[in-house]
Amino acid sequence: METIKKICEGNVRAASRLIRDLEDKLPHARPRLRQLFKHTGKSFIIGITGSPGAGKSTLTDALIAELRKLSKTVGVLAVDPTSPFTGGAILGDRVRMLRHAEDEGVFIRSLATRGALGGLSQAAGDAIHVMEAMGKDVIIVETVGIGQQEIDIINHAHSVIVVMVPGMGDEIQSMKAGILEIADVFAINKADRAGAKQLHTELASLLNSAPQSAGAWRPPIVMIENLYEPLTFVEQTAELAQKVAEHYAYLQESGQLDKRTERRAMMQINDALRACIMEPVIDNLTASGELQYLAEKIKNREIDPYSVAEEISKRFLKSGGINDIDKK
Ligand SMILES: Nc1nc2c(ncn2[C@@H]2O[C@H](COP(=O)(O)OP(=O)(O)O)[C@@H](O)[C@H]2O)c(=O)[nH]1
Ligand SMILES: [Mg+2]
Repeated sequence: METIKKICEGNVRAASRLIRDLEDKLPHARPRLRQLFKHTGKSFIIGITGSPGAGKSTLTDALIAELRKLSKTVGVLAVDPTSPFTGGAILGDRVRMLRHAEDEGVFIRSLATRGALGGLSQAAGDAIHVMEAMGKDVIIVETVGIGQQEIDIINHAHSVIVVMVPGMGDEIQSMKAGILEIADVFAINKADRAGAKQLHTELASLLNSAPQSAGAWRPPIVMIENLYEPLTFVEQTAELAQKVAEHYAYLQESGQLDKRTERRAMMQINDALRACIMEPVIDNLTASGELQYLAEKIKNREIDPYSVAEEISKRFLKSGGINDIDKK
């Protein structure tokens, strides 16, 4: 098919349109993704996460520059579910990466956040697939924060960079569980600020105290001082790129790459099931007004949500299955 061919040739318009149509849930979009899937799976996917304003987009921009020096083609996906204004933060992201906008080897897209019901992870996964099919060597996914939804998104990545900033509430105590599990490389950004050394020390001792099996990857900590000191900034972001490359080599040599790819496949099944079971059911109940009706009854304690879920699942999942949902 024409669209598929174009995307596989790296056509920007065709790829952008499909990403948008997927987000808008246009009926022709998902079948196309199905056809594209066999052309995916060759890209190295880097996740970059951290608080709003930590400097993720700025570092992404620097990473793009490093990758372009090696003639790698790059896709960037910016996902920001916390942005209060449609496209607000996202516009900022694209401005931050503007110097690459004219570069044919770089494709930058951002995701609005229309999909409810955890659909963001799927929307991200879909957009990544399109970029993989375009043949991008490296795909960088930028996402805010470390909530469950972001962890789902970041699970699409092979390597995860966690960006922290001294004095921004990124102190170790507030990081809690989760972050150590997902981080492969730490970047302490704006490290010329007070508290950077302390943050480094605390983080290093936390990493040292974590149980570690022999030969396992130990997340390095890269200090990146100041964007406005170009010489050191470039040197330090080059080091960041180097650490990520080392992690990739480790993944390949240790067989962990396979495990991560499997983890990603699990996520994809999860996302896809949600899209083909949960969404049509909810849409159906919403359209018929039943959802509202049931919510009312639950509110009045006339029925309980557990029985409701059971009854609905029996109704929709009986033999004949989910294909019948649309007809109901
Ligand atoms: N002072 C200083 N500001 C920086 C540095 N790196 C990024 N910024 C600024 O911090 C703000 C947020 O950066 P951005 O990359 O958009 O953060 P994101 O929200 O994590 O993507 C921007 O105004 C950047 O110019 C740095 O090293 N030093
Ligand atoms: Mg950003």
